[in-house]
Amino acid sequence: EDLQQRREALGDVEIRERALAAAPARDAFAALGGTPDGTGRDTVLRVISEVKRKSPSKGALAEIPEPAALAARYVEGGASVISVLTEQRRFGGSLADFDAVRAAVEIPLLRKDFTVDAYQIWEARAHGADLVLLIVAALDDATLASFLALTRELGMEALVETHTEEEVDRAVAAGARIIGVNVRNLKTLDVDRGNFARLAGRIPESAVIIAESGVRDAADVAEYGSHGADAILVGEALVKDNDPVGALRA
Ligand code: IGP
Repeated sequence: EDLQQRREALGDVEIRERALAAAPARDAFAALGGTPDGTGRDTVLRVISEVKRKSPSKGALAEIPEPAALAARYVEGGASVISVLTEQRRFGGSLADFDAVRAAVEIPLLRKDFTVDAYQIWEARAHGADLVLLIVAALDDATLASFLALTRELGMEALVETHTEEEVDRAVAAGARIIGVNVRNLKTLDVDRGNFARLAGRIPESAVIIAESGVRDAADVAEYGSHGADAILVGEALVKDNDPVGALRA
């Protein structure tokens, strides 16, 4: 549908040319506190702030007339990385939103979409992305490995998203270095924060562990932090608040 149209407008050759001509990707792994072998890590809990207009679970969240202005406030508030949803149908996002944010801030950006085709990885890089989302549940092992390899060939990293123990083990086996535990079940949309601690315990120290979804306030932040999160990924609570990120401080 969407992807098909973009590909007709800009073919595989052109998107690759643009990706290779883009300014080099920023080091999102380091920005999230990662170190080569996991030693020498600090105890700072970092924030990935998300530009999110709507969601299947909550409907409309915020208008966000100027994604660039929101992103600038995220940076002021101390975000380490910004996630921009580019999925149109369910989340109301677009690559135009991504471009606006890219032009406004210097910190690493996550192009947040359901990656099912290598084209999207080239496209992310062409738009200046530093991180892409790879959802383990949506990819078989061979595809996950090849997408991860392409992502790194292009100088980017991947946020490899999991929701079950088996998916965590698959992410680790694939060599993921940034592993997200999404406490929202993408099928039922139920949020179970307790899931995080159970799954995080299976992730090696060398990986950066991201707690995704369901952060409402400083207490939730502290809970994820106490269970081993290196960073949290927050959408709804931030787009709805007029002090994004400051709202999450205790
Ligand atoms: C943010 P929340 O509950 O703070 O708005 O959640 C983020 O975790 C969520 O948007 C998300 C997501 C995804 C969206 C996590 N994984 C995959 C789309 C696709």
